[in-house]
Formats: sequence, structure tokens, C-alpha cells
Amino acid sequence: MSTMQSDIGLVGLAVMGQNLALNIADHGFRISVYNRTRETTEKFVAENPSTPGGIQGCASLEELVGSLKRPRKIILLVKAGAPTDSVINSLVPLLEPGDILIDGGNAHWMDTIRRERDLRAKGLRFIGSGVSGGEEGARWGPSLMPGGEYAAWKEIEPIWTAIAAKVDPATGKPLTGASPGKPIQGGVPCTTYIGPDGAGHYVKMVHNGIEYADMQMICEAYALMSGVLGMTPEECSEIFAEWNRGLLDSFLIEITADILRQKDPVTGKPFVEVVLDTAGQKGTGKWTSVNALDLGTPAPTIAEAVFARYLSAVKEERVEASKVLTGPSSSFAGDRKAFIQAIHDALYCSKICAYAQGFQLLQAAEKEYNWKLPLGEIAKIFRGGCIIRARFLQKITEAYERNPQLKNLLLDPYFKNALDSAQANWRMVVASAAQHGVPAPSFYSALAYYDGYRSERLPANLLQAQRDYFGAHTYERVDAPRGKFFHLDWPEPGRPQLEV
Ligand code: 2AM
Repeated sequence: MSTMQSDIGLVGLAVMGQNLALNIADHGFRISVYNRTRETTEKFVAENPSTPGGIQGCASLEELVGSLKRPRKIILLVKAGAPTDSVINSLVPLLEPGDILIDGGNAHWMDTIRRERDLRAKGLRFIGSGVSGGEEGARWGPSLMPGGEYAAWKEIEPIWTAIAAKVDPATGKPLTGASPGKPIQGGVPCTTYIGPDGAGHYVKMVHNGIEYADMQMICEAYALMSGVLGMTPEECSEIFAEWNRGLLDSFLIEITADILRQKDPVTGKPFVEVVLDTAGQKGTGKWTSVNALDLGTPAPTIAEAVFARYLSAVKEERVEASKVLTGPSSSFAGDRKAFIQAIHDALYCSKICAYAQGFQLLQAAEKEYNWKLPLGEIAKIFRGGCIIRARFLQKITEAYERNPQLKNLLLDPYFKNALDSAQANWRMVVASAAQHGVPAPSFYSALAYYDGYRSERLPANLLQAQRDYFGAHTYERVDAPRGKFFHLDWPEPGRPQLEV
């Protein structure tokens, strides 16, 4: 056993843990690793004998803790939920005041708030860090969203900034080309201090909620190309590849172009056509939507994306329904090229709305949980490493730089202009989707959100009158100050109106 002390420790050597450990060791930090199943640790250490920093395998948590420089820093990458609590409980008696535990899993932010508080009472520090970018991100540079005590963040900052994805400062585009032992040099790291306790995990969750919407919107664009225009996957692929060179340039558009031209190795058919149309999920989109409901903040496009997955999951029921229920039978007679451009514009406008909703939710969470979230910085760290990385995020950063008090992204001049010039096409696509019977829930809901948000007057006047009628819930008047409530003594149903 080496007597050299490690800079950091890591518990949980599933793929994410292994890749993050390799990323850390590649940057010259010595790391001690431990996994419940010992063979995994031994195999991992044996397979990676020479990294710039060095990896030390540990057979027990005691050995892991004993191998670390003080204050000890230990990353947990075990299953979210009870396993995380169990590992924390095993570690606590081995630690000293000031030591830092870092949960890099997909924890629910309320769990992170609870763990941070409990550990703080014991003199320990806890950081909940969102890690985005999947296995590839963990290995070559993820987007990292740490939340917890600021001083604890400063302790891990050198490691976090080293291992995070990097973007080109001039273009905002991710830097690529890392290889084992040769990480990317320079660039702007995709990590920043997010805020206290659960703020990092919360932002990671909202990132995932936005990701759900982003993916669903791309699927709707594909559904319109194939359902309305009858385009083949390969033809769709070419369009997405072209879009990836413009405003929509992003990781998800890029992989969509790749997927749509992939052939199935078994049948030779387009790969997407042999994939069953039922989508799974791990729950972060649902958490985002539930929290939007709890905080009373509209995030309909994110929720629609979750519901669209649920609807996809009842495949057998849909097959039955498809034999019973009817839709329109209209064929497309317009200009195909113009329609493809219109789908592009619908996707772009809907995307702006989904991000506006996600960032509005972050603002609501600031109030609810007493955080001050660096919104512009958050958009910045989404530019590289994570699944929603996109050229577009640069524009969100600029919007918050122009106006740190910005209430809604839709009100930023750049996005306002984008919506002004693209919305005629957006409306046309939504109308066409309805006309052709192609479900495009995220496009519809984004448009309804836009039209609702820009409405000086909504039909909620009638709604509130209904509430006052049947439940005496009172109403405010257009000719009285806000916060002053009235009630009308309604007549019996069906009776003549009250005399004025
Ligand atoms: P394992 O290899 O021993 O199963 C993802 O499941 C990671 O979390 C794996 O490294 C797994 O270890 C670890 N893990 C899951 N539950 C755990 C628990 N209760 N205690 C410790 N590690 C756990």
C-alpha cells in the first residue's frame, strides 16, 4: 500500500465513477477509490496502472479515509436514495470536522438539503454536485453544478475546474480532442458555484427538464417531416445536419442527424424504424414538472415532454386505439422547402419558450429556497459537457449579462426579435400539425405559453367569476387596487340577473 496521500477519494465504481476517477487522475490529481464489491475496485486499478495522478485502490472505507489529505474530500457516486444515505452513515464515524463529502449522483435536491443540514450539525461539509454529460462527459469533461457551503466549494474548486468540460472563450463552443493521459488544456471550464445546499442538484434537475423538452421538440420536428412530408429518415438526417450548422447548432441536433442515418445492423433498415416507439425515463423531468406545479410556475412545455413519454409508453393501448379512433386525411400541397424552414422556426421558437420556462423556474426556486442563482453563469456552464450544450446558450448568457434582473428570457431583445421574425412560421406549423393529425404537444404548448405570457388580458376573469359564483372565492376588480377582494351575492342558478 502506498503511503502517498491522495488529493481526493471516490466511492462507487460504476461507469460514471470509473470515468470521473480517470478524468481526475488524468489531470494529475491522486485519487483513492473504493467500491462495495471489491473485485470491481481491483479490476479498475489493474486496468489503469499509469495515470498522471495515480489511482489507489482501497479495500475498505477505513483505508480510503486513511489515504486522504486533510480536509478529506470524498466523492460519492453510488445509487441515489437509500444507498447514498447508507454510504454517508458508514463514512461519518470515520471523518473529522471540516471533511467534505460530495454527492455527484442524481440526488433529489430536497435530499441534498437534508443531508447538508444533518452533516453540518456534525461539523462535516456536504456538496451536492450535479454532473451532466453522461459517461462520456464524466470521462472527458462534464458540466458540473456544485451546491453547498462556499468555503467547501473553494476546497474542491481546483479539481472541479480541471475536470470540467472546456469551451472556447471566443466562440463558446466545446473544446474536444482529449485522450487518456492527455486532457484538454486551457478553455473556460463548465463549472461554477451554484449556491447553498441543494442548489446544484436543483439546477441539474432543471437542466434535465429542459433536456426532456429539447428532445421532444426535435422528435416533433422529425414527426412532421415524416408524417406531413413523407420524408425518409435519411432525408430527415440531412436536414438536421444542415440545421446543426446554424442557430440550432447543438449536441442533440448533431446526434439526431447521426441517429437518423444509422442503419440497423440486423435488418439493414433505418435504425429508428426498428426501435420500438416507447420512451423510458429516470424521473428528473417529472421532478421538474412536479416542482413547477408546487411553486406555481408555468413550465407546460417541460411537462408536455414528460407526458409525451408517458403516452408513448402505453404502446399496446395506442395500437388498439389506432384501430378505433379517426383523424384527418389531408395531404400536403404546399412548398416543401418552405415547410421545412417553417419546422425549423417552430423548433427554434419552442426551444426559446422551453428555456424561458426552465429559467423562470430557477427564479421561482431562488425565492422558495433562499438561493441567489447565477443565471447567466448557469447558461455558460451548460455550453459544454452536458446534453443540452448548444450555441443558443451563449445568447442566454448574453441576455442575463445585458440585464441581470431579466424577468423572462422572452423579454430579452435578442429573443424577442427571434420570436418576432420566426413566429409566423411557428403558427403555421402548429396549425399544419393539427390539420394533418400529427401530435406536436411541445410545439403547441410552447406557442400557448408564448401567447399567454404576452396577453395583457386572459379569460381568467371569467374563471375567477365562476369561482366566486360556486364557492364565494371572491374576486379583484379592474377598477380597484390589487389585493382588495370583493364578493358578489349571486342569484340562484337560472334566475334573472341582479338589478344594478
Ligand atoms: P456495487 O458495485 O457493489 O454494486 C452504482 O450502483 C454504484 O453504487 C455501484 O458502484 C454500486 O456498488 C454502488 N452501490 C449501490 N448500492 C450501494 C450500497 N448500499 N452501498 C455501497 N455502494 C452501493
